[in-house]
Amino acid sequence: MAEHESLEFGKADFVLLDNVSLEEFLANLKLRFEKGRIYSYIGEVVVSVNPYRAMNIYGRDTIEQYKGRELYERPPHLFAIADAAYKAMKRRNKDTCIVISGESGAGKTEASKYIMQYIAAITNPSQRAEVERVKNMLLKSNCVLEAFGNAKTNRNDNSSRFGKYMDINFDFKGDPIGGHINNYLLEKVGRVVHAREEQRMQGDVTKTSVAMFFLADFKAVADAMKVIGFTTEEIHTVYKILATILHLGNLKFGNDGDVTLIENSKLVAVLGELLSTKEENVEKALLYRTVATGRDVIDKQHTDQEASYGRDALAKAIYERLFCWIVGRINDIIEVKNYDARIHGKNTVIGVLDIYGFEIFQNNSFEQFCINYCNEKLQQLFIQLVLKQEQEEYQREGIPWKHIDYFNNQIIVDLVELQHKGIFSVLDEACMNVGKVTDEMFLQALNSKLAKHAHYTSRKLSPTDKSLEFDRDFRIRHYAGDVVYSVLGFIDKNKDTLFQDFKRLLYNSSNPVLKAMWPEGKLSITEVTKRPLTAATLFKNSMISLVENLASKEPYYVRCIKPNDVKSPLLFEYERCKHQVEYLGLLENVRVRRAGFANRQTYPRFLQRYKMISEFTWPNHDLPSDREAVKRLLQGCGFEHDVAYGKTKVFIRTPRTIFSLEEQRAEMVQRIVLFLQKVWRGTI
Ligand code: AD9
Ligand code: MG
Repeated sequence: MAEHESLEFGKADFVLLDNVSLEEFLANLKLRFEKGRIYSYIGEVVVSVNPYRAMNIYGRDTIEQYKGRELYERPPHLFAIADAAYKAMKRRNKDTCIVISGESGAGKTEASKYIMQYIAAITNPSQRAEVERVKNMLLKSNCVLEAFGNAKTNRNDNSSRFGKYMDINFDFKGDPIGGHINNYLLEKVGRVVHAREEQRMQGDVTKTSVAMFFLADFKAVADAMKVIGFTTEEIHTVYKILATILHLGNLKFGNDGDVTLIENSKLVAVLGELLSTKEENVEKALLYRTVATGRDVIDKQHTDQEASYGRDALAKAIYERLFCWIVGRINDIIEVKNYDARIHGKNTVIGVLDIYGFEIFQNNSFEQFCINYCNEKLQQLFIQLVLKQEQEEYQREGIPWKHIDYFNNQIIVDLVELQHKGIFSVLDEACMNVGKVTDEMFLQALNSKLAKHAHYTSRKLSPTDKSLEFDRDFRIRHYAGDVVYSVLGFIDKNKDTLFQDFKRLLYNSSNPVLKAMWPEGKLSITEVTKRPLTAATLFKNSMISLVENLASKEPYYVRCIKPNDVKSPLLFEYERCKHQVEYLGLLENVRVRRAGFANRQTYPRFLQRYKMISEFTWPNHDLPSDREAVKRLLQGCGFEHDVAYGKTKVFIRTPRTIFSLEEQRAEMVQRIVLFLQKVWRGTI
């Protein structure tokens, strides 16, 4: 239970609610939000409500208040969870991770930055130069990645369009010595040129991040890149690539009879220069495709439609490659170097996961499908771990466990990822077919495979359903709500194919940085036979390994809630918040935490806090163990019926007992203080 907060701010830990109901939960959440208390706990889970205003709670003085403290000693804060993860890592040598979840705009990225800042602030007390350098780079890398990987959407002005998992490595002293970033599927729609057209279709991503770079921002980004250690040549190449993407967007194709033409051909020369390659090579790659037919290799001319498709695919591919290359470069720079585990012991890790939140747009496509599947996976992990951890703790401590029912979203995870039957498998199968398979044919295949699935429907299967407006629509009942997806573009986006000619064009650039980004361009047309993995398979595999990685660490959770859709610091939209509390499973979380026991503490900790309330334990006890002393104390207070004694911890069932202990403690502390004052004044 968090100290130093009076009840006028509501209950700092939802476990302490008098009744666990949705109404009470929300009333408490609302009260706290209105009182400027944006953080609360459910046991060790932080619940955060986006304040949409600058809060004066992240400064140096606040950091000092949380450093080294136990979770319940201070009002709820991200810093407390960061400190808990840090302590577990340092004291118990555990790899830990902090998983931040919540829908788009709920405050995940901001939370991840505060956590990183906190860790940076509390480490390296001896100011070792190398550690300072690493810390600086870890913080700066964030700025670069955001510049390239975030964009304005109508849900969030600074929406993460990629998922990020960052490991921070620590040495035996508990100081950061390096890190590693894994990035997940960059959502490219709306961030490369031609975004305007796609936006009309997509209607939601309102500003491209590429276009944003001609704003003044780029200077700051370039400076950060320099500090991290990018060379001038590399930064110039980044400029050139961004310019290429913009110019590609202006390129128009037409035809003269059978011949496909580039209408504004002057741009081709510019592209040639930017890509450090010959103008005619650029033109050829844009207009022709080399195909191998038997032993012959021929140049096949694109139609203007194919050429436009190729151009857009090229712009997106260049952008994605650039982003991955930047992540790769940052990883080269920040990786742990020269650490000898034989001398210094294991180097431990804290991972911070900040991924794109659950999204429902007006038009949802393959990207939203992947993003929402990712959120299903994380929810599944939360369910498993929260339950698992509780169960394990009770087992470890030798206390019987009572099962609590959850909505288990495994059924939706399976719907997407199951081999042969899942949506990704059906999609991959459609993409493997030789001959032209359309998005509509893929939808038909889904309909026939999933007609009876409780979480899937489509316009064909539910013709009278008004939310399914078009023949191309299908709907998934996600754990966080219903989402209608348009099947248009699924096949293309899944194949994610870029004509081989472009890869060769870029590989043959005389700019070594650019060349290095396209190693597969080395292959000649006759060597290219292997079908690359589809976007869906790559994404699924990366999600599975992410979840495995997180599950192998000791997890800490931050559950973010978005209070309204208008970015207001004042509005607590009841229905919106209720929906999030429901789908995040927060009430079940409270129930699990309480079903068993609302509070648990190790015996020495418990004594340290409450020993003054019993004559058997104050100032010291002479019982054979702390466990016996705690027993004696609780018997004396009449709480025997409400507690269980584990091997190392005492478990307290109802919050009232804790309240009562706290009250008695406060009273005793006051009496002791008065007594001491009298002693000092000499009146005793
Ligand atoms: V998305 O899934 O990447 O679209 P996030 O990451 O959950 O989303 P983000 O952290 O970017 O949301 O927060 C959105 C905006 O809310 C920020 O740009 C801030 O303007 C605002 N915000 C979020 N958290 C805080 C905070 N702790 N203090 C002040 C905040 N403002
Ligand atoms: Mg974000």
